[in-house]
Amino acid sequence: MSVCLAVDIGGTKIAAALVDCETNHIIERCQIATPQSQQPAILSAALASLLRPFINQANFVAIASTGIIDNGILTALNPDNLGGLNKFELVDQIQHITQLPTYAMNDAQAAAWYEYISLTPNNNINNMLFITVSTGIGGGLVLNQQLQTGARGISGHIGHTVVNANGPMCGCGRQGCIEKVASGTAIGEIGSLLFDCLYSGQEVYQLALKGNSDALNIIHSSAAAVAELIANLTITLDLDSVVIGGSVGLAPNYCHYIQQYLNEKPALYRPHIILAQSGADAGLLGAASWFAQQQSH
Ligand code: BMX
Ligand code: ZN
Repeated sequence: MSVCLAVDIGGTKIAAALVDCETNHIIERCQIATPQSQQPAILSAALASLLRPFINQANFVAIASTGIIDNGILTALNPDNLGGLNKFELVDQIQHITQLPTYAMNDAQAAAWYEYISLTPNNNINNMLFITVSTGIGGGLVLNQQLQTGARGISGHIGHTVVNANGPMCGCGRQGCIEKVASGTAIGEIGSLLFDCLYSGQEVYQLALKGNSDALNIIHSSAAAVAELIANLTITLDLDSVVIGGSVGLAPNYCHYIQQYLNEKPALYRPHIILAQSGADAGLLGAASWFAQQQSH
């Protein structure tokens, strides 16, 4: 039996799991909060203590990480999300810790792959986009049934397309990115400004669910922006399906709001909208199955 030590590095948490590559099932799982420090050494130390207990049971390591992964090197496109890591030697560091063959890809690309392989037996999907609305907004594209990782690892970074050219400055250096106006972090920031008190995205969402109309407007603006993005990408790439995930994407009613905004558009702009099936484990399972498959080729 081949066992993968899968690692998912996000802006808020880092998860590790042993995955049985034949069945794609998680054998054991553990997670910690992502260190908020800007120091690469602190991230390395956190990864070492998280991974050590699993090393002896694994044959290889597959990482899904927030940020751009180019040849095993991690760079935060939006440094606000991951302690400003620039050219962090992710694969080398983890290989050093585990002494196992190690591979890495972007977290949303990994999740896209897992959602895709979970769906394809039942659906005729050619061109699919996975969107995660969470700490940031990430994406993964499957075109002609092939996952697009990009020559420089950038493919799918839809969070940094512009929805409002006069909008606020995003951490990536571009003004008005959708991530800055519609992600969980943005929902918290907009709510904090409006209510003049520090709120997380989750707290603003809870207020909306309790019927606070200002909070509900913030959630609606986010869903409307995501619907515009979906329409733009559908007419650009001929998408047939869009899978919505992430903590905001999977929150009550959010996907329904996206669908409502899309329903106002002509049919060509409306792909099939699907809720992500694998929840918080899509990154772990996607990286495990993507690299298990790459190894066998
Ligand atoms: C950001 C970017 C993407 C990532 C997306 C979702 C960084 C550090 N990350 O757009 O690479 O896929 O956030 O990340 O620049 P998550 O942490 O919200 O899952
Ligand atoms: Zn940006």
